[in-house]
Amino acid sequence: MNDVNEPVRYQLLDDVALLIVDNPPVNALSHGVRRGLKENLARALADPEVAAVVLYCEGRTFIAGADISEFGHPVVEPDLRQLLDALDMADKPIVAAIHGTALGGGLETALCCHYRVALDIAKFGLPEVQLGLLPGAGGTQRLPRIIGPEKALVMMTTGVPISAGEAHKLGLVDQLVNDDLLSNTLIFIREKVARGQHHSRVRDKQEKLLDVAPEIFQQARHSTTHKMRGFLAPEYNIRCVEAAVTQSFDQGCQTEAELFAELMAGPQSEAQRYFFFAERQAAKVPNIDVNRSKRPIAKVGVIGGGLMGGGIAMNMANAGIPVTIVETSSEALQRGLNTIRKNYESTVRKGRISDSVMQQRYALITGAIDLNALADCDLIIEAVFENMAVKKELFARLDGLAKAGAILASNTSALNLNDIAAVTQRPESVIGLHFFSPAHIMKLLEIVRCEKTADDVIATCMAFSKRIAKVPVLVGVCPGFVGNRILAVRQQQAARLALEGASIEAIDRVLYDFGFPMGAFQMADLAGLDIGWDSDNCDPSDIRDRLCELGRLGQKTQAGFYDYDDRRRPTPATLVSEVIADCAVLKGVHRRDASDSDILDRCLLPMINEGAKILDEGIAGRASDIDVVYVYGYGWPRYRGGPMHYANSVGLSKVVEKLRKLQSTTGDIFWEPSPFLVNLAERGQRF
Ligand code: 3H9
Repeated sequence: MNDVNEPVRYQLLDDVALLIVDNPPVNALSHGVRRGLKENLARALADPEVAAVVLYCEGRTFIAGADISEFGHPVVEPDLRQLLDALDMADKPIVAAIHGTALGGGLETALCCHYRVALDIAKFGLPEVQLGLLPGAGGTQRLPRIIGPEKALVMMTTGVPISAGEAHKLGLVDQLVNDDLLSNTLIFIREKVARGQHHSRVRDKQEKLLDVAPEIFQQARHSTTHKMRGFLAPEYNIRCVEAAVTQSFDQGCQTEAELFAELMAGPQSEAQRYFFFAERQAAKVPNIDVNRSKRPIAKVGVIGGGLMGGGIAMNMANAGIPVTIVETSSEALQRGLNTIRKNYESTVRKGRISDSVMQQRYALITGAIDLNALADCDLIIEAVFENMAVKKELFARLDGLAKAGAILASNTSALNLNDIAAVTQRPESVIGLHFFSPAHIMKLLEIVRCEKTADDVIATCMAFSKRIAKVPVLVGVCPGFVGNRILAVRQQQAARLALEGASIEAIDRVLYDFGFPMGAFQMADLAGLDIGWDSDNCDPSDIRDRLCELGRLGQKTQAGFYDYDDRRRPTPATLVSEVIADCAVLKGVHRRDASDSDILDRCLLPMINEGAKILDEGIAGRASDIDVVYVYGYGWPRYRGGPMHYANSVGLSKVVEKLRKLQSTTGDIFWEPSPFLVNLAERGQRF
């Protein structure tokens, strides 16, 4: 029983039985843990010497939830509900000693104990919604009984954990301690036993469920409809809390079990669970240990104080890293610094950070108009406009002034980084760090490995991205890397569809309904139609060129594919329809209607096909990396997993069949399926 390799160990400390969970890395409730806890609990309850039980976890955290890797496979008993029933029915007092994060099934386990003692830096949450699920082991019924339905709704629909301090205020934690968790928990439970008091169970608490205002459910629905459009799980979580208020505990648990089973069997949760692991996988680089041989980064330089450079600098300051921005003139520098200050002020107004935090962050940002100010930086990120000659000249200068070992990074979104690295004497220290706009908000960081980038530089940048709260994906050099290369083919098809007669509103609506935050043309308007526009070489049959010539550059000129009002709301523009029709005539395109499903196929299939080519060329290491790029960088709905996961769910043979059909009806080589994709499909495999 007390084998050190067991995921749950039993230890008797006088009259208290300790159940010690030891299942690294996060003490998830895998089958061995459930079995070990159930057996050892029975042992403690059967022992007349035992007066109380302490549930304690080794390692970095309390139980962080059910074992997500077991989902989708048949459950091996005891299942979590059976274990929690046993805890709930125990006739001896049980206390959970909590450090780290008590999440999901971990918090549900703690809720089945009579008491919870926690370290003051612990966190508590029910993040199942982020996996497309709901807490399925009584959490939806127990949490509202302790902290009230309103707060439970927030925790369950956002999945965001609360601090131990807040949990204590809400009654979720009985005692907070700041060190020596186990000793303090033993003192706590022995006192309870000595007092001989009744040890109540959460399931019996009713007070917080009385007089609940029905509007709280409407409010919860209202706030999730916008923020989590298209996701099923928030609504299901809300229904469970409604059940907690309107049904008995046992009926509520039944409702919870039914809704949980429905979500678990559905495609959304499957995609979100897949994505959970995809994101973690992306942080790993085959053959490189990202935790070792890293270069220290204590100070960062950013060249360019525009929207991108400023956003990048904010990332550094937010992570407590001093950063120097270099601009070409004092005016440009001041403009950049002012924009950063305004961004911070707006964050303070929204209550996301305090004024003093803003001051601390802002103080970490310095400005200069001389590149030599970057001589002591460990990492220098260039964020000037996309022009190869300018970037090459800049990198040659940086090479001469940066200290030995400093990493030189470019934020280019498309240019050939090998050519840029080649102008330096340290190509091994050159890398791409492609941030996404707005850079202080978007989570994705494409880390572009050049031909000669050294492993320790890659390791440093992968680890550094975590420090600045970004999700890194390592990619190779090609035009547009992974994200923009795939986007280009979608945008190309969207424009083609418009030429052929589909309205831009219809194309955008179809993409929006699929789950993107905006359609292809709204996105182009947001980015600016003049990105990469060559005004000297305009093609009169090219829609974008024509709109740019008309000064319709997108949202910034309140006119692009759409007209925009002062609040950036788009309305269709007749002029644009005329321009498109004219371009179609000049190109000799036959105009016809396209159904919604045609539009969707023609926008998404090229993305999948391009993704397959990218994998074949080794530009991305894993299909799941492409999905991480798409969900975090381009608004692909997480509940559809990303383009490659989506292709798997449609079926690769179906994808190939559709591509071939488009190739034969249009006669366009564009639609030819990648041999890599065909090969997988023929072998019945998935990405
Ligand atoms: C649930 O509980 C359902 C119940 O209501 C009902 C059931 C009937 N399972 O994130 P990290 C792995 S649903 C399996 O890098 P951090 C992870 O893949 C669950 N594996 O560490 C990674 O593996 P690897 C509700 C898990 O320190 C390693 O642990 N709970 C699980 O940045 C380290 O993870 C959640 O949703 C798991 N539950 O963050 C919590 N969790 O090293 C999910 C982690 O091979 N977990 N792994 O790549 C988290 O939010 C974070 O992992 C945590 C630590 C905050 C705990």
